[in-house]
Amino acid sequence: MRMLLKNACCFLGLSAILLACGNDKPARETQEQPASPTVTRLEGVEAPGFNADSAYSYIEKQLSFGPRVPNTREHQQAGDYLINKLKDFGAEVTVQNFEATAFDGTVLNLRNIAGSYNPEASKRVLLAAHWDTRPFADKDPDESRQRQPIAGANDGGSGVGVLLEIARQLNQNQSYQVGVDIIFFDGEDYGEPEFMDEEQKERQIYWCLGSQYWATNKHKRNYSAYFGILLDMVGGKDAVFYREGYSREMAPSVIKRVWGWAHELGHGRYFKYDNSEPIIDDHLFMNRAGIPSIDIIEYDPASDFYFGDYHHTHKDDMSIISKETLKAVGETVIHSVYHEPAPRVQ
Ligand code: AHN
Ligand code: ZN
Repeated sequence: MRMLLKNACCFLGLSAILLACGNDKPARETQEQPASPTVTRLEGVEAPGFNADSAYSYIEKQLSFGPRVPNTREHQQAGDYLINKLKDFGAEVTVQNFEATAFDGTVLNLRNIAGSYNPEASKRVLLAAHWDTRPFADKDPDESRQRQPIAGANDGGSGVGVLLEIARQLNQNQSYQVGVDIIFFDGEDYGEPEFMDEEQKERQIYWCLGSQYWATNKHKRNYSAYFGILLDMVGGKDAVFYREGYSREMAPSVIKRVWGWAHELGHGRYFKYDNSEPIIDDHLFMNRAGIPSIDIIEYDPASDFYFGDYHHTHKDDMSIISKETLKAVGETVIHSVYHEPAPRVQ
């Protein structure tokens, strides 16, 4: 209550279900916020506020290294930054170094980066995003630039930015009742380019190299989680998230819970109850690893582009990132974690 009074900007909903407080003290737009005094209460559970300025600054920081393409110095440096950031935010960090062969035979040096909170807890929630970026802008309208790597603000940067902000909040407010693992998967976006001949493409999946590796070599022995949430392209202005095919098939109850929190929090305009087809993404391999997992991914079956028009083009830079979208996703995921009850005692 102390915090609520301090923020004289609280709004008490008619049904007294939702107490939403205003933002942290305004600071420079792109600055990470020091402490977050905001809190949201929903159905008797208090969860820390999600600071979209902070998440935004983590996306900018990732882009400052350059494209995070495997086997480059920029990729190496960005990975080191993520490891340090998770450590700063009090996580127990595990790094998986491994090699994977790309569609063209290139051997990629990859790293999956995992940060664990409450590492001893048996009941766990897994939050994930890919941190690498696409080596080519193969859908860019300018053919002469299709072989150049993209900045990946939304595709790569946004999921990581939201999860870093959640890591910061987990460290500050330890009232959650489960263990939480944040995993940044590498090598998601190294799939065959559009400009490659169809006949040359193989049946093997060359997307999601990091999660494919992780599914058979977990970061911890006998690791499992109660459920998983993957974030992919969660920062686009006016993004829409449909109930994606594999998520519906393999984790219907997780969709139900997460979409439920989104709607209770007032983010229904982002989280649609309509269905979309299955999309190959890291959550497929999280599911194959036995963890019921969903993908929160911008994908609009009603649009000409399906993914946004920026997807795998040079348009995917900070100019398409919306703090409102980041906030809608971040708040929804935070509530999904803080509302998850402790395991029942035997
Ligand atoms: C495919 O296009 C096969 N999967 C989309 C997954 C993806 C790419 N997410 C980000 N970039
Ligand atoms: Zn991509």
